[in-house]
Amino acid sequence: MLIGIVGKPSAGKSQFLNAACMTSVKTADYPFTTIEPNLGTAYVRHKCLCKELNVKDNPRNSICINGTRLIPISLLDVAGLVPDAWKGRGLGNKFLDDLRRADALIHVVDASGSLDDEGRPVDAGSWDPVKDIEFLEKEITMWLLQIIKRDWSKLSRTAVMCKKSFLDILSERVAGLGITKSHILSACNRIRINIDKADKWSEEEIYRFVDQLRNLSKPMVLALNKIDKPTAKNHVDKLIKIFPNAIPVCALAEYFLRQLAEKNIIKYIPGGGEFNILKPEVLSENDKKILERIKTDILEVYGSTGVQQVLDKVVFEVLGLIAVYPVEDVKNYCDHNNLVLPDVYLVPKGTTARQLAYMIHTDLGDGFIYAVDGRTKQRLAENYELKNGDLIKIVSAKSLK
Ligand SMILES: Nc1nc2c(ncn2[C@@H]2O[C@H](COP(=O)(O)OP(=O)(O)OP(=O)(O)O)[C@@H](O)[C@H]2O)c(=O)[nH]1
Ligand SMILES: [Mg+2]
Repeated sequence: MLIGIVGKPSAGKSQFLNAACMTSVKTADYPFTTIEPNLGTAYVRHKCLCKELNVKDNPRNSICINGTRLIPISLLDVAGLVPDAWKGRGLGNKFLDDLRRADALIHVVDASGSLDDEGRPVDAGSWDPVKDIEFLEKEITMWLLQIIKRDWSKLSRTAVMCKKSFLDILSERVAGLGITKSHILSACNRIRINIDKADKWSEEEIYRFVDQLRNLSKPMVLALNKIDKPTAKNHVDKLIKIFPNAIPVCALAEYFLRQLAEKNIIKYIPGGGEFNILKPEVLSENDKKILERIKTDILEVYGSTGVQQVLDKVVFEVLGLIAVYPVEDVKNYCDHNNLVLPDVYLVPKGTTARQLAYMIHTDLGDGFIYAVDGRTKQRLAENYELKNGDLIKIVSAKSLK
């Protein structure tokens, strides 16, 4: 699972990565601080089954804190995007190429409206962040369009001449961009266009098709960053009306809170709406002032710093993934090493029991006989569609031991 962090220069992408992953990537208030992409590990939250089953778990591929399972995902912070990046402006296509493997995107927006479209400072509040959102989507669509159109007529001619389906030919061509056959079919459905007549599509139809492909293969969540700045509130209120799924964020505050929490100076759970000071004696006067501001200007106004909410939203709402817990022993909920609830898998809605078996190990999938519901102990067929929070045993002719 790879999520790309995108946005114009100085919007706070690297700060978001640092807050989400506790990395220490360089951040600065001049454009193009980041050139090479930075990778980090963040966590999404899922209600662990340990409380419900009343067991002490031994997580292996994830972490459990007081009944909340933290599941790792990868975040990629890339260079800033400026208008016409797809033509090579700024750092141009290099950064777009870094995003090829991304399953979804987080668009970090400067919601305080204090930077122009190239990340240069302007009068506080004077820049309309709506423009950033429109331009970024267009840039990514244009980048995809450029790649896809390069061979378009050749591909469609080959399809006609070789009597091969255009769908097959195109999906092979775009596999490296993280675009699947089902993305292509859904894009055609959405704009009611026939893939078999692709050789006759107009320029405008191709653009609309690619724009849908972007939307489906790189779905995006808006992180309205820098809500600690006084000019942000008006912009945020307006943006939320236009983009109801956008989330107000303060990456800087989240980073500050997590750093103090790591040192046990405060008690703070990422995503939470409050913190408690545990060691006031080690806090400087300035730290105390910052904490007070975070409390009054961010947590009490917006409910949280928003960083964790963005991550959970990308994974569980936008990508629509569910979390399932495979075990080998449904009596003790453990694997063959007696580890209780060792793993949790993030899988797309609609994943079947057999597909899960393949995700765990090819042998388990090949030898699949049936699955067992760990709660009811009932047998489940190979085409059983997994539900969020399922506890599953796979019975296979090929054992993994
Ligand atoms: N007030 C405030 N400043 C922030 C916040 N997030 C980031 N910044 C500041 O904004 C500036 C740019 O942050 P970066 O994280 O370097 O921005 P970027 O988007 O990675 O920029 P490039 O790598 O140049 O594209 C830095 O001075 C950060 O400290 C925030 O939530 N609030
Ligand atoms: Mg950066």
